[in-house]
This record gives sequence, C-alpha cells and structure tokens, in this order.
Amino acid sequence: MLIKNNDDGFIHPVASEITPPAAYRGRRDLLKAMAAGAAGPVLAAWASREAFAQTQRPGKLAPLPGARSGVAGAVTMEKVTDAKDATSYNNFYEFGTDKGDPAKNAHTLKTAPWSVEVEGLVKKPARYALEDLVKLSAQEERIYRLRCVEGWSMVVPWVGYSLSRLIEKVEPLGNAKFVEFVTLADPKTMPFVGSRVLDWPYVEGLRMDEAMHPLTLLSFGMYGEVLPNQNGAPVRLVVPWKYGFKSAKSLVKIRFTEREPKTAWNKAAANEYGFYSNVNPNVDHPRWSQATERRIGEDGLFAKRRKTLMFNGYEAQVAQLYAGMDLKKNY
Ligand SMILES: Nc1nc2c(c(=O)[nH]1)N[C@H]1C(S)=C(S)[C@@H](COP(=O)(O)O)O[C@H]1N2
Ligand SMILES: [Mo]
Repeated sequence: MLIKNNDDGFIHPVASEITPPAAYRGRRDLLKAMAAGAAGPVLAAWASREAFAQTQRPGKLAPLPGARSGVAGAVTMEKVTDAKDATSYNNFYEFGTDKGDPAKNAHTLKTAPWSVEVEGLVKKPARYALEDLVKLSAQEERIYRLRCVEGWSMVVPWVGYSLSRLIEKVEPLGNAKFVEFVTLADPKTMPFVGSRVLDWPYVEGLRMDEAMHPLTLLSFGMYGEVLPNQNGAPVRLVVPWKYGFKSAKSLVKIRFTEREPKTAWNKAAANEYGFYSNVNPNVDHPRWSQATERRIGEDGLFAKRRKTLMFNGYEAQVAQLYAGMDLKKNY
C-alpha cells in the first residue's frame, strides 16, 4: 500500500490504492443493514470510513471499524504492516512456539460466549459479557508499533479503547496499586497449554498508572475487523511502549491488587524478563542486544534493521511514568 504523509500528522492511503472491492462491500453492507433495520451502528461506521479506509480491511472477519483516535501518540506516520504478515507471524504460545503455529492452530479457540471478570480491589467488581465490554466506550483506531523482545516489530491499526475507561467504571480502591491480566488457559482448545514452557495461564501485569495511561489499549480488533484468533481474540491488551509479551491476549480476568503481579515470563526467566519490560535500546536482553529491530514483512535480503527507539518511540508520552527510576535495574 502506498502511503502519503500529510502534514496533519496522520497517514492516508493514496486514493488510487484503496481497494475498490472493499469500498463496494462496505456500501453493500450498509444497504443490507438498512434493509434489516440495523443501520444505526453501520451508519456510525460509515461516518468513520476515513479511518476505516486507511488500512483496507482484509474482509475476512466481522467489521469493527474505529474512529480515528485523538489520543496523543496513537497514530504513527510509518507504513502499516500488511495484515497478512501481522496475522501469520505471531507469538501465542498456547497454540505452539513457532511463529506460524498460532495462525495454523488457533481456529480451535472458541471466542463466543466470552466474558471478562473484573475483580480484586475495586468497588464495583463485575463480570462483563464481551458484547457489553465492546460497547463500554467508543471504538477508536490507533496505529501503534508493537515490538517483540525477540527483535521484530510491526505497525498495526488496532481497534479498541483506553483501558482507563473500564478502570474508571469499576472504581479501584485506594490500596489497588497494580492490575493483573489473566488469559484463557483451556487445554481442550489450546493444544500447548499442557506444555512446560510456561506456567499457565499466561499472566501479565501493569502498575496502576501504566494501566491508566491513555495509550494502554483494550483491543477488540485490527485492520477494521474483530481480532483474528491468532492475534488474541476476542479481547487483548496493547501496551505499545513495552515489549510485546506485556500485551496479553485472550483476556478472561482483570484483577486489581496491592502487590506486583507474578507474570508468566518473569516466573519462567526472571533474569531475562522483568516486570517493567519497557522497550529500551540501551538495556540488552542477557542473551542479545535490543538496539535494533526488523520490521516483519520486510525481511528481504537487503532489508535494513531499524534502530529501536526508547519506549518504542512513545518517550514523549510515557517517560514521566518512570522519572527517577533506574531502568537498568527495573528492566
Ligand atoms: N496469552 C498470550 N498472550 C501473548 C503471548 C502468548 O504467548 N500468550 N505472546 C506475547 C508476545 S511474546 C507477543 S510479541 C505478542 C504478539 O502479538 P501478535 O501475535 O498479535 O503480534 O503477544 C503477546 N501476548
Ligand atoms: Mo514477544
């Protein structure tokens, strides 16, 4: 896809590059929905067609368009990774450890019915059916870089809303200092949950101020559609300034705690994966450098590695969260 950088800071596809069949399909969906008397949400989607067309939705899954986000840093001018690369080169160890395994195996994941339990130190604990969680706040499209600790990165138009919307709703108590994210561990549908690579379920965590940061996204979709299973359907986290493993997939529980949660990767190898795991080119992983990265989809013979940016390029937005902290110690 050709991308033209306009001086408004957002990216726009060159008009001639917008796939005509997708536009056609959008119109046909609208007409069908009007006939069925369900035009309201579709019209809202139609109104945000600019954001929708930004990335050309693959047309494989149910549409989930989002309005262009107003959150600072939520859009990058970099070229968006092709959907086929972002959905076929994955880490989702519940479905296998090879990058191609999740796309091959995750079709067994049953994403409906689905609910997310919010519990722990909150005034209003609740079990949210996915349908209610999706509607809790307006869906936004945010084009975030995600960088894996293994040295690859991608640029994806995620759809969702700031996790802070949900947190405000459930009213954390004064002693809630951290948020723990627990993901599905179902041996019947996830073939590798029996393996010993990790202690299942996959658990992640954030400090309360990190969880409340507007960039922290509760994501339900990508490329204008609901999340493919291999990318963490039906709901995941995207924390763009941290290494990819912090962005837990297929969430089933969000728990507010006083103590720092024990995360799956920290339990597996504490000297390699700390709680913070902020993207930092100056702090190497014990077994490899973190100074550069490779963009997936650009792995041709002559594709250059890119310099990794402090906080994955979100330094202006998040550096103040770590003022005075030794980031070598708190890796
Ligand atoms: N439940 C669960 N979430 C997970 C993982 C996992 O194995 N299980 N892998 C993490 C890692 S290491 C990365 S890099 C990202 C990858 O997200 P993507 O496949 O959408 O690119 O998901 C993260 N979330
Ligand atoms: Mo990762």
